[in-house]
Amino acid sequence: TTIACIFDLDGVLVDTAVYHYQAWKKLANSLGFDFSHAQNEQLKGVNRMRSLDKILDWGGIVKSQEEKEELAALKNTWYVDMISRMSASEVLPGSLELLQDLHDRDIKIALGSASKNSGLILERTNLTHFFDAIVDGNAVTTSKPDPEVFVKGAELLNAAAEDCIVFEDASAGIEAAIAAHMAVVGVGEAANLPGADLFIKDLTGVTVQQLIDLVAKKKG
Ligand code: G16
Ligand code: MG
Repeated sequence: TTIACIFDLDGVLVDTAVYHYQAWKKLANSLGFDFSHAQNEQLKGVNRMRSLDKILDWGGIVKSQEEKEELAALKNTWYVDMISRMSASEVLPGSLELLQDLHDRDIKIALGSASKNSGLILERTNLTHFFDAIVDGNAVTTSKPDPEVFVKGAELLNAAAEDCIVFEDASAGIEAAIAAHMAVVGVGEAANLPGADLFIKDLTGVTVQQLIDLVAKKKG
């Protein structure tokens, strides 16, 4: 069995949610309301403009399209400031080992992220060289749960959907992988990841054989 792997970025390979949280909180506070960790959870895998829409909604604030573009840009300057200081030590447990193992076995690897900042994050954390294809927020027109980001990843890897395994930490991403007809590994709390084929806390101890078996079993 040939497999191909598509990794989400935030929450799977690195934890940038903490930086998104700080930047969104600063923006919300500047508009006169607060922003909680629970709310931040709901923004995982959701693209920048859709995240802003939700936040303004929670704050009960209406803004014009032009103002929204400015607010999103402002949040992004704060966020980019923080991720510019990231280092390889922020790669989540097990990620490096799994990427290396896949790479050593010539298994194709793609990124499937909603972030428009994935290039900078991968560079700061020394992960860029593992990827045969990068599909991120700059390359798609729709946001997860739409399957576009994963479908494009498979295309660029020349892989059939049924041979692909997606690694996701957000329910919108799990939905997107299912809609793309791919196997999906839920990373994090199982309760937040309905529909995944396999649940893991993090990438520690995941074996390539386990992934090959998962795809084979799914194919039946
Ligand atoms: C990530 C985060 C989301 C964030 C999105 C867009 O997605 O999980 O919270 O809103 O990227 O990020 P940016 O503002 O950098 O374009 P993923 O798909 O990597 O989990
Ligand atoms: Mg994610």
